[in-house]
Amino acid sequence: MKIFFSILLIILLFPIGAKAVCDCLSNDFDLMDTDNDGLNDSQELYFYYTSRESADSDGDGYDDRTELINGYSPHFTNKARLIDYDQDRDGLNDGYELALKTDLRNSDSDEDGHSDGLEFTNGYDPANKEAVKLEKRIEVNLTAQRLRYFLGPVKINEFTVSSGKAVTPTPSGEFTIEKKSERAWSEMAGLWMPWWMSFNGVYAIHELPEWPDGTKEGTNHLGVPVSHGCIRLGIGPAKLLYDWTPIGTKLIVSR
Ligand SMILES: [Ca+2]
Ligand SMILES: [Ca+2]
Ligand SMILES: [Ca+2]
Ligand SMILES: [Ca+2]
Repeated sequence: MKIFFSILLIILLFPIGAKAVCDCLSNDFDLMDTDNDGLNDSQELYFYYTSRESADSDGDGYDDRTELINGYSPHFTNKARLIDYDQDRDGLNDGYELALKTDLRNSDSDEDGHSDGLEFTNGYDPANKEAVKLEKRIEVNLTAQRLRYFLGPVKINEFTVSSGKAVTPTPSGEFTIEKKSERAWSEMAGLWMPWWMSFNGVYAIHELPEWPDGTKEGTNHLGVPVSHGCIRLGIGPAKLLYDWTPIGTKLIVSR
């Protein structure tokens, strides 16, 4: 009887004891930064897979944190960018994995049977076991004359634009892509707008415009605000973005 109660006691207490030890360890690791490189031991052990004892894991003269902030891999010495490596060969590069908070060394981070790369390629969050779609978003900075677009936290690409000139400025704010046309005609300006996607009623993102005689606006206008309020993109980027963007995509225009 005594032995029975002893075993019962061990069974009851052990999971609690084990959990207490784990919590305590992880809390300590969260607080500790053994090599003093600005990344705590827990991040180094379980997220970045860097050395918690050496600030410069790959010995290339740059500390882990500096490399990560600047988009370089702390695992390889040859000035390798994070987006050029895919340590677990799951089709998702290390840069995207860190942005998505997936596991650099596990090809199926959320263990739902679909690889991180496959999920991301199809627009799903590879860090979420549920079939959750990542949000598509376009951001335009009028001061910088740059357009960037994102899938969830990952920046897919960025391009130079030409937005509205001072007398016909592009409105700033939060909008959605309302309509799309491969080639739209502007009555107001008397020109064609290839790869046209409208927002806020009369405005649109489109390729450098074309006049009825076939003349196309020069690429020298990119980077300079010269339009009637639309956001103009170069040949190539305009179609790329058009093909990527579904109607309803969020557009954030800022100054
Ligand atoms: Ca550290
Ligand atoms: Ca380094
Ligand atoms: Ca992975
Ligand atoms: Ca998965």
